Amino acid sequence: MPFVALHALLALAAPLLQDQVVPPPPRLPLPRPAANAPVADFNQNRVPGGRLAKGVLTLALDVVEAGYRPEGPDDPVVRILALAEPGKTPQVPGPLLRAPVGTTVRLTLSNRSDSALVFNGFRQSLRSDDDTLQLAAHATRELTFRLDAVGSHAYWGMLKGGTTAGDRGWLDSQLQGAFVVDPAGTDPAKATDRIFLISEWFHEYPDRAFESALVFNGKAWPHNDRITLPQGDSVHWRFINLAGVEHPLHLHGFYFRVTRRGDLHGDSAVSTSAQFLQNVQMLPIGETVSIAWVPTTPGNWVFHCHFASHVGSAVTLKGSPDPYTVKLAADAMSMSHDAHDSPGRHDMHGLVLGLHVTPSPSSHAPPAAERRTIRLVALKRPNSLQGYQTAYGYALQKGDSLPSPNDMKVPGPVLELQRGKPVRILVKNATDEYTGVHWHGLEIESFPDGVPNFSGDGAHIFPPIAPGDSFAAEFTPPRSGTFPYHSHLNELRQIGSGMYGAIVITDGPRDTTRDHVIVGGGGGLPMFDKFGPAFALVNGRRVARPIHMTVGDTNRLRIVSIHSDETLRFRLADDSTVAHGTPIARDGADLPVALQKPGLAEIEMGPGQTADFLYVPQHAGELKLEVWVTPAGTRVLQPFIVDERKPKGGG
Ligand SMILES: [Cu+2]
Repeated sequence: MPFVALHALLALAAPLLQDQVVPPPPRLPLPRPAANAPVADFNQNRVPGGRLAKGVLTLALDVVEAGYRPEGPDDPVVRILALAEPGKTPQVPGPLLRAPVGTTVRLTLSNRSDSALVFNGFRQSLRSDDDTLQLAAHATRELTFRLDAVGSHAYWGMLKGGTTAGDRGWLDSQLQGAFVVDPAGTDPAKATDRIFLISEWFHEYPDRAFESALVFNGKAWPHNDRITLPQGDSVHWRFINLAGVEHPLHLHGFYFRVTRRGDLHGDSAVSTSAQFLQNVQMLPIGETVSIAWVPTTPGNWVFHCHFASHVGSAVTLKGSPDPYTVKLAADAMSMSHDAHDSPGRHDMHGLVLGLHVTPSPSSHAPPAAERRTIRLVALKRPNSLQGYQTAYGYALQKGDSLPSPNDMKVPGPVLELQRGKPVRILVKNATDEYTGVHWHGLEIESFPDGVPNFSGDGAHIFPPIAPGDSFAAEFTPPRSGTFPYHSHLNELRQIGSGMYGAIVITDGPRDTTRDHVIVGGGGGLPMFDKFGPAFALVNGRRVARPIHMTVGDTNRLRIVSIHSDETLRFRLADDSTVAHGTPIARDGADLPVALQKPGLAEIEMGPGQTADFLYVPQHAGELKLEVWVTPAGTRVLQPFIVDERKPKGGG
């Protein structure tokens, strides 16, 4: 399945790729559509298909051979099976099926292709188990079913022989559509929510090569439509993941709440008391999620998958196909020189939505302010990750002279900010390539948000920071909490090699004897990992420097998950038992009191997520926070030493 087995494959290629120039990739043919095949249109999932009258939705869907161009008009066209209403251009994703609960659907499904297919999702009752529909080549089936469960659903077809939606490869990868059942009395044509279906066109070749395009509603960044949102207007979005990979979905600049969750058998509302503020949501394979948020600040913002490889050159058909190892190496090492060659563009592809929030009449720019200046320097140090990879990272500049690469830290220094106190973070790029820094989760203005060539508004756009240049990110942190900061350019290489750190925002002084920052991140590029599949570092090491705590003290653990391309698992335990802690914040925002319930101090977090726990050690001894990538993966350790309370006045 896409990406799942990749790291294992990549480990095999490691000796070839270590800091060497990779030869030009051999060209491999993409599966092309027949010359007379129609090229599919993109479906924004705004207009329901079929005809709804008197409680009956009549819909006909044809499966046809089609061309699919997930990127720009000059980029490759590939072959797919697509869905079309009879006589209309096929669509990716397929026509939206949307009607109020209680509607009867009369569906005519015609397979005009030469492939035998199996369809899922058209069930007699939406609450029932899988109810598959066999559709032989050139066969037509009529079916009638009732929409008896409100929520987000999906229908999908696959070549006969597949078993799950995530099993599909390239030919059947776009054979699907969103399926939304509204509350009774709702007019689906007037719905204001947006529906985003995630899919992946994925083609494997021998010799560890593949081609992939990962898309929201059929089309990849930067070729998809920008979404305009009026400042202050509530936004409701549904996501349906029919790709064969999970995604940590991240919203810049704002928090959202998850209002519904589910899978391909239906979803259910998340009670208001269980909702909390988030800026990242993991979306597993075959699951759905609805989010609600309010764009309160004008300007450009991105919503994207936080796995670097899902927004990098591995998921574009442009300049392809290449063996995967070469493509990832190009991202990961300085071999593609993408950022050098074309500084006018940013290098994101795939799962990115570009948002533009238009100002409300009462909107005003933040006033000029006296600002404290922090000097953050981006640096590179060769041969210092695992002994041979170039480490990328940051150091603080204290006096007049620039820090040297030897001052560089992985993770970067903790940026200690005060809530409500204006700050200027002067980022100096002392590396030989472009970069940009994102203050992940901070509700600040668009311009300093740090997405090169995108953050900002109108002509006032944040440029990538050229080698030797500086950028002043000016903002006033509105909320105290724990956040990551990280590069937002060539993320696989830059974040993966150490360009990440923690921001701690407080209301007053922070007692670092009881308030501890633990950053889980990458320690180099996975395919160069001599030690097996992808692994993490915790506070920059496989075994971090021990942190001391005292029996009976309430300690705050601020845990940051910021691996470039992996979900991390964290667990606080002694030799035999998982510790108990109290979760108090997620993604930098305090949890509602009702959710601050003591429980096991363990959590799984995708890139960009943070979690704060309170922990009170009951007896002296040793504990460790274990961090690992895959269930069987190597665990890296942050040790804790719990000391007896010293008698008052004693030595
Ligand atoms: Cu993703």
